[in-house]
Amino acid sequence: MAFIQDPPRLSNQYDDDPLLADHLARIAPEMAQAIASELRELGELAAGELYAQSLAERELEPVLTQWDPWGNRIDHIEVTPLWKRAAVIAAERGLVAAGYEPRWGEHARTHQFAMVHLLSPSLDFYSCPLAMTDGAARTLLDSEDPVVAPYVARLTSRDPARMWTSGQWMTERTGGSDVSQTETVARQADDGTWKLFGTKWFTSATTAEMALTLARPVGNAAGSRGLALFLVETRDAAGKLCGIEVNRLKDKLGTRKVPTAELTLAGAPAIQVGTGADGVKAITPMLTITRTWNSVGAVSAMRRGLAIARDYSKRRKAFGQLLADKPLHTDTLATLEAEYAGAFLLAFRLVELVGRRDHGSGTDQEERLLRALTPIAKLTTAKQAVAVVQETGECLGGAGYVEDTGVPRILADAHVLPIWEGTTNVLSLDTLRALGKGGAVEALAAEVEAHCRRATDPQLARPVAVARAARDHALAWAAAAMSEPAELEAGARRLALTFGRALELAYLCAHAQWCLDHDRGPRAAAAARRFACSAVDLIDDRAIGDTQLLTR
Ligand code: MFK
Repeated sequence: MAFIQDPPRLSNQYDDDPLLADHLARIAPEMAQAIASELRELGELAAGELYAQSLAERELEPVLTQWDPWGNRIDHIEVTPLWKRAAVIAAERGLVAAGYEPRWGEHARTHQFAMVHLLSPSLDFYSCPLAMTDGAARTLLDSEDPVVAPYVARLTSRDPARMWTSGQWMTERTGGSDVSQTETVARQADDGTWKLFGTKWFTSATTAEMALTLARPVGNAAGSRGLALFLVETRDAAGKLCGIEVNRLKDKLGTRKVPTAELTLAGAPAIQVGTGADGVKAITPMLTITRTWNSVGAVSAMRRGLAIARDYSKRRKAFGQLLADKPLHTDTLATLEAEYAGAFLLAFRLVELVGRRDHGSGTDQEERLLRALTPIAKLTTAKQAVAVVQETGECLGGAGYVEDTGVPRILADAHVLPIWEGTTNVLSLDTLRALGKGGAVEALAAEVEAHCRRATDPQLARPVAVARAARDHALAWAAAAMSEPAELEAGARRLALTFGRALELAYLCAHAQWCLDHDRGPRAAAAARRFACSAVDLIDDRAIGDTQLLTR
């Protein structure tokens, strides 16, 4: 009989990877114990029903119908069945709400993102509207505008019938990075109400019930200071879009289940939130939250790729042996596991800091750290995700290149992670912006040190030394480049990635020590040692001269 390859299968995604459980036990032992059965249930759902549905619906995509048969403009977007199911699961499981609930105090965000980590790779990027919904809730709360209370209640509800999602409409034809060029205009009527006029060029998850957006009130100054923050309710009570036309759904490389649209705002009624100016600053809480979701999404994508590649290695034979018994194959997998572990600890440290800030227990130093860690974690983990997911696909050979295995879609989707919510370069510049604030550099340096210090076992000595050396090189380079703005800007990506990788290694060392001390085995120490063999210090002191030689 002809040979038929046994396909890879997923096992319970909570039990499959000890890192999540170990991390929870380290930072919040009481919560870890209390939520273990919930997480195990979600791990089963993600590996079973939802994964199967996602594969079965592989070819389904959202459909925009602009006109009804009688000539009415309707702009209806029909999303996929899994997206409809995801909306119910997200509400009932509290994928946004859990971050705002008091039960776990400063660990509420860790609880929330542990669930997101397990579920999101099986939800066809429903994490996109959830990220923006979460970001909108935080932005509205931070605005302290009394008008927002009913909206926050909707966004953070656990009732599927009440929960709303929110969009984040910032990108215009003038630019997704340079938001200050926004052309949308806000006009105020005599009765004080506002209407928006303009074009939004990338609006993700356009099916949301509301959106936060930026517009320039007539008479306001140019630039980002003249922009104001607005809340748009997208539909009226009858479900008809209010002054909004959906021109087209984008034909994207990945995230194809996400209905990303080009919109015309043709007098969309809007509520002004906050002061009526400084809109970019007013929407920055959204950026912090969605960049946190992006970091966790990157880590979850790596986990999914690894789960498939690992399982496949136990089913696939080549040259007379299982791949799992082949030294080069397992060496490749080990390196990917170390990358994933570093990225996980960086993303979940960011989550921890967000939780402490939201709860009011964060220190001033942690506030500065959070500001710098947000772009660093986003840009570092996103690049790792693309690289790791590419390799995990390659672990399946040609099968990983064939669409109906579902594997290529993970890579296509991962490619969005370094782009949306700020490209790698824009976030590198944001890292400089953050480090320019007093005390931020010291907070980052101290963070690496505090975690290195915890690692006292001799087998962690080299990883600790590598993390410290990378940090010190980055600090010395930044101090020298400070007086040369062009040099500083040119090296911003290397600086941010070096901090990102040094932090990951320091977190790996501290986590490994805890695992050794608490009978959790030597796996994490192995990850730290393997990570220390990768490129951690990316600083290039001769970069400027070489750039000129290469591009002149
Ligand atoms: C897995 C799920 C993943 C999540 C899915 C989400 C899907 C969403 C799809 C999208 O919508 S993608 C579009 C997202 N767009 C962006 O991320 C915008 C990228 N561009 C930037 O981030 C630019 O850096 C920025 C627009 C913020 C630059 O704007 P400005 O106005 O030129 O910046 P400026 O003047 O330096 O800063 C204005 C104020 O904001 C300053 O405050 P101060 O006046 O008090 O100094 C800044 O310090 C502050 N600020 C800027 N960026 C900040 C910030 N504060 C905190 N955090 C930041 N990141």
